[in-house]
Amino acid sequence: MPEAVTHVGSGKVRELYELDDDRLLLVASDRISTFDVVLPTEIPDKGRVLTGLSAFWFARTRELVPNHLLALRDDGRSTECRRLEMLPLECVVRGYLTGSGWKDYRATGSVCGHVLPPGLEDSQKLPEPIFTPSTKAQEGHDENIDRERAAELIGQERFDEVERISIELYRFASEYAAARGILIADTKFELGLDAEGNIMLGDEAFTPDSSRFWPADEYEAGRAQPSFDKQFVRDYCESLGWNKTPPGPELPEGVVSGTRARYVEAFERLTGIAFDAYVADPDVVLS
Ligand code: Q0N
Repeated sequence: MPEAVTHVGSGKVRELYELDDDRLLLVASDRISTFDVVLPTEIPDKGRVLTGLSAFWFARTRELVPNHLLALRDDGRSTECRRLEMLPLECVVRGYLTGSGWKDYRATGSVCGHVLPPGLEDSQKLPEPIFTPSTKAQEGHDENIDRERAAELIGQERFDEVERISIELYRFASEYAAARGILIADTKFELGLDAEGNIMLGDEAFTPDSSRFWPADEYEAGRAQPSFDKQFVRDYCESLGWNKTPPGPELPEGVVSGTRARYVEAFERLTGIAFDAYVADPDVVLS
């Protein structure tokens, strides 16, 4: 019999349950979204890959900032977490100019109040990583906000600390990943406060769902980059001429197996651990 747990929230591909007053259970499904639509076909083990990767990064960044991870469950897709009071903003760090950052730069020359040098190209590496917070939209896309607005939301002192922590985390993970052939173009995390008011990293960290992973050997500024994990899915959806509104298409077996292999490859390259070893004992990513 499963434990009786209260469902406290759901994202597009993850669910959050209450374990007790102090602890939540974060469960990653095998669902995949593309162009913001969750597809009817699952990618086997995707939830395990993302849970394992996130736990790997939590274990390696706890000296930079403590985090909500308490334990991994044997299923490899569930994380017992400390319950935090989440800050009302998404912490985004960009090392490369892409997505809404590239859009805002082309329109204004700035991203979230960071004035950038002129003449930058699509996907170009930025001189320094920049902190570009956004608000948590209830529906639809998060909205980029400037530093003044972010400081209004959480206070100037906390903003400065959140920016420093976010940039440090991105520098650590992006250097680590680049040495293993994966560029982390940008990333989003959620910070929260524990009962004593200490800042902690929550949610997931440096997974392909919360970050843009690009294959380093194919990187070339001046054009859009292929996605490390979702490119087969995107190419297939584009080939159908699907209008990118729900419902999304079913994926054929070849796209599913190719995509699963890319997730497992990302896990193994970044962690240096065989995915089978993770499935046998999830705690292998924690040491
Ligand atoms: C929390 N979200 C937003 C999973 C992701 N440790 C925590 N303590 C309190 N609240 C949260 C966490 C975490 N993680 C985070 N919502 C609540 C993202 N969720 C949405 C649902 O799926």
